[in-house]
Amino acid sequence: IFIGMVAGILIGVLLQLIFDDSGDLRFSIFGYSISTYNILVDGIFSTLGQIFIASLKMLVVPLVFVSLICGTSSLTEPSKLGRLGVKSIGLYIFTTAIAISLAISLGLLVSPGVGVEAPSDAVFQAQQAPSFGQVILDMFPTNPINSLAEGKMLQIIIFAVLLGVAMAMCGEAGKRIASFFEDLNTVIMRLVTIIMNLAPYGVFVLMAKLFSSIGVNMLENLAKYFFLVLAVLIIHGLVTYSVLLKAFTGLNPMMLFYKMRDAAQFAFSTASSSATLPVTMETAQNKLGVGKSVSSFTLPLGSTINMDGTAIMQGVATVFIAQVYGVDLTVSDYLMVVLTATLASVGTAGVPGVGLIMLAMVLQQVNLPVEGIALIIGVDRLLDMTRTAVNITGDCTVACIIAKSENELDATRFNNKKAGLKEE
Ligand code: DAS
Repeated sequence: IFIGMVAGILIGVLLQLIFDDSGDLRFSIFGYSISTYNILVDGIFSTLGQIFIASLKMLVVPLVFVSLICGTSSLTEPSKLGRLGVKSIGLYIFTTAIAISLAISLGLLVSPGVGVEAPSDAVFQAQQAPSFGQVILDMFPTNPINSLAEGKMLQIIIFAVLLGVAMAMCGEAGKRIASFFEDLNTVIMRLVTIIMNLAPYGVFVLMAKLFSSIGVNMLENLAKYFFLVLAVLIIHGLVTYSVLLKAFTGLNPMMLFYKMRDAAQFAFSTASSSATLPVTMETAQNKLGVGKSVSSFTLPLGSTINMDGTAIMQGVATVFIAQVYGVDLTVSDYLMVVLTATLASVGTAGVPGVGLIMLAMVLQQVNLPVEGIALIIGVDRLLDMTRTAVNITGDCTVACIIAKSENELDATRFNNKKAGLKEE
């Protein structure tokens, strides 16, 4: 994907050098000034770029609907729903809300998207976003099929959670449907992988189109965006989790990070919380001393619904895209972003690149152009790897806090540097 981005930028800049603003060659060849610019850029690159963005948007509804049903239908067996479920979901949403608020406030402080002219083809007119109160009312679908058809994500999320809960309460009948959705989820995850395999080509055409029409100083803004996301991920990963762990358990956060290093490296290299789950579970149980009953419940749940790193990218990206397109978001818009990104991270299964697909949903919710994803997709891979490591660190932090509250944390094992390194 990175190579696709660099090649796209180079081609885009080259096109700027060859063609003038009216799309004609800056020099004539044998008296001909062929303006193939429009055919090449507005024709081929733009069309292919829109196809790639459309394929990302295509996945949002099925991905959220199915992965949420799978998450809630497995979660809410009566034996599990109790204290653990409430504590886990409460803490997961709490840490994600902190993450996205941190991201938006630092995003507004640094303003990475200010100072660059908007891409020429989209001087974007934001429609008036609904008030926050109206949004809460709109969250409840009157016709769920219509919600699915129109991609009304908050209604889809509410409907999926209610359906999942109902399924879990229907015994065998519920289990049969749940297993259907588990299989459907597997197929949709495969579809996500297929689409993400197209990413290098999609990024190439998007970058070529983008950099043939905007100034190269966009690279400076892109760098500001990239390093800002990285900084917020590091702050949240090291500071927020340290404060929460210390406050709720009194344990030494440095020991947590020391023991998380293998799982974090695995998450970084795979960019997939789901693929890292076995390593995360082994780390929590054997190295951090989290009791099995807690870790086997909170970690699979966390790998699906707790994605602080992803919410951080979505917060900064929303601020960045709004600034580049010159859209002034109001406070209630940002509240919407916090709500949507928190819910979006709930509905995001842990596979590479899925946070970007959910970003499309967040942008739609605040009437921002989804095409803005083209601005950041080129640098997303490295950020995806980093935020996946933050995602699983958040899962383990919450697992330790809950285990402590349930007296299921073996503090001796947690403090023993050698614990879990070899079978005692
Ligand atoms: N790669 C996702 C994960 O596995 C996160 C993301 O795409 O943002 O956690």
